[in-house]
Amino acid sequence: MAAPATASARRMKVTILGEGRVGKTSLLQRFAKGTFDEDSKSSISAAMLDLCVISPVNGITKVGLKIWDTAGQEKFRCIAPMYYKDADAVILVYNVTDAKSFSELQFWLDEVREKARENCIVAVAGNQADRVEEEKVSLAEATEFANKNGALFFLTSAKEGMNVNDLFHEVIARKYPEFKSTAPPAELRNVVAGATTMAPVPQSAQQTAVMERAKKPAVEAFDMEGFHRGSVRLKREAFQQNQKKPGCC
Ligand SMILES: Nc1nc2c(ncn2[C@@H]2O[C@H](COP(=O)(O)OP(=O)(O)OP(=O)(O)O)[C@@H](O)[C@H]2O)c(=O)[nH]1
Ligand SMILES: [Mg+2]
Repeated sequence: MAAPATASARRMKVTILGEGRVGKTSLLQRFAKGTFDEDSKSSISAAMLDLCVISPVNGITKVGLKIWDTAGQEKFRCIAPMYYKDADAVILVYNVTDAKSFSELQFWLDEVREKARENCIVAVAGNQADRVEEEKVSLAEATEFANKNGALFFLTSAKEGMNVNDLFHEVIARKYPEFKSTAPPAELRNVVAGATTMAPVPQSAQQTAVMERAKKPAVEAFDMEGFHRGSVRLKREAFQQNQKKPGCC
């Protein structure tokens, strides 16, 4: 009998790909930390962030994310497959003011189709959407590309925070639809002798949990220290501490 889906069972590896300077690191920084750096330096190799993401809908369902931020410079392309070949999802980023960064998406998509898992979720992010006056890639051609390839599509601005949470949350929900469900997650149902009874937790307890969650940021257990120095592993203390808490991913 399959074990009930628990928070600790919900894990995803997500890899961010795209040309240099399109805003991959900035999108991750915005999502994880809620900040933006005008002087963001080019990434070297790749960096990984462990996050525990909480559902914005029910405030309880948690998903453990390992997000790989790859370097877009040409010289790092050959190592990129290492980071997406076993990914659950990839986010292909282009810069709306740079037509070449958009046309390069076909290269990244072909690579992913060839080397990643067959069921790898693909999302396209048209970043730097705050630079409306300089736009070189139309919304129509970008959505056509995404639709044709069965990909999610978001116009984002890491600078202004536009659609950044939605992008990551939709990617998660493609794998774990319960992430965006208002029903109580499996770990809050009564589990008796290996069988899951469908009785939800008492409403008051559930509401309390939601209210407590609402006071906290949507992302827990991140640590950006060393991130821009291209470190592959970041400190995990906060994440591990959270793991000790019951029900945390
Ligand atoms: N206006 C604007 N600038 C952005 C946005 N996102 C990133 N930038 C800027 O674009 C530049 C490159 O951003 P990064 O996040 O470092 O780009 P990257 O894709 O990680 O680049 P590589 O690591 O070289 O692959 C930086 O100067 C950022 O401040 C955005 O949404 N709007
Ligand atoms: Mg970068």
